[in-house]
Amino acid sequence: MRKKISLIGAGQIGGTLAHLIAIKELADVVLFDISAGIAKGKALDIAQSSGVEGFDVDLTGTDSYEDTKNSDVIIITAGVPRKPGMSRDDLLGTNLKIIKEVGLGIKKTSPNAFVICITNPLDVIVMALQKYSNLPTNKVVGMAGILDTSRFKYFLAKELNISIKEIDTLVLGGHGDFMVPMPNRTTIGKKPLKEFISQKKISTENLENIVDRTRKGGAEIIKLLEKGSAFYAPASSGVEMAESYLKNQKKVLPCAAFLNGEYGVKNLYAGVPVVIGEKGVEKIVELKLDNEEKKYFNKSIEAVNELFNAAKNIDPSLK
Ligand code: A3D
Repeated sequence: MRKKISLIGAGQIGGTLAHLIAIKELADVVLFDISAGIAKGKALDIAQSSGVEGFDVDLTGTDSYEDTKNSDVIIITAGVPRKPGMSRDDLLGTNLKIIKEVGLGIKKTSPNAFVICITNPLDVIVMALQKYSNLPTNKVVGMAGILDTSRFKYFLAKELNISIKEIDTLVLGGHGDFMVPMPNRTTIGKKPLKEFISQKKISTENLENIVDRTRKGGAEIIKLLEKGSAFYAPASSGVEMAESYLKNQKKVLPCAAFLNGEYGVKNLYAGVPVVIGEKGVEKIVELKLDNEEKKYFNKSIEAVNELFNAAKNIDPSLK
């Protein structure tokens, strides 16, 4: 039997996810949205591309959680995106309410699913989602690090005029202005980035600009689009996580995962490398951070903690 992926939220990211999942024939897709017409319309439109693309999966649209029953994977994008000038944190009040509804909906219908949250502000929303749904922490995870890492890789590839496939790096911490790109852990064609700096192939100033552009990668796109936020790269990133789970690939991917003492953090979701396989988050990979990395990582954790406290003030049931 084919696997089943339900997409909660059939907006920009939801629609793109559905199309990618169908083209990769990863699973049958149920698009769920409070606006049933959008979910049904996108499902039908994408299904009608199967004659050209040649994929064999079913796509349906719905506004009933019953239709998402027994999903293997659920990817959540329900919520509002940022408008120009807004920070991710400005979305907290609205998206928290939406995520409560979603958490309670999936708790009843898909208690065994692997759940990937994309709704912002990411780390706090995924933490709230785990609490509302009461699903095990290894089965509830947030997408952000893969996207942030891919942005960092893209900017480095363009600067150094080299294939993006040659770049290995990662971005840690919360998905906010204090995220932590890791130049000291970056290799290009297996050589440390440091060598490229000493050979003057990239200046320290340009590297700093790239780090800054990565941190502000989402805002740059929002400004250009004027309406809505990034959706192609976020959808690709979500699909990579779903695929690693469904195919038991055990890839090491930077994701927002529940920390229970790892990296010196307890009871909080934040971006760290994890192994995703058939059991969900199978392992948290602990890197030994240097002093500078630790400083930035802790600053980022502080920001997530602060925002989670704000969430608890909005909904005391999260305490
Ligand atoms: P958008 O195109 O507005 O789609 C959101 C969809 O959610 C809409 O179709 C709404 O009708 C639907 N919705 C609203 N309330 C509910 C509900 N209660 N139940 C089900 N569906 C509902 O937004 P988008 O797809 O561009 O973005 C979705 C979310 O992802 C936003 O919160 C963004 O900020 C976030 N996002 C996160 C990243 C990360 O890297 C973490 C990147 C880009 C966007």
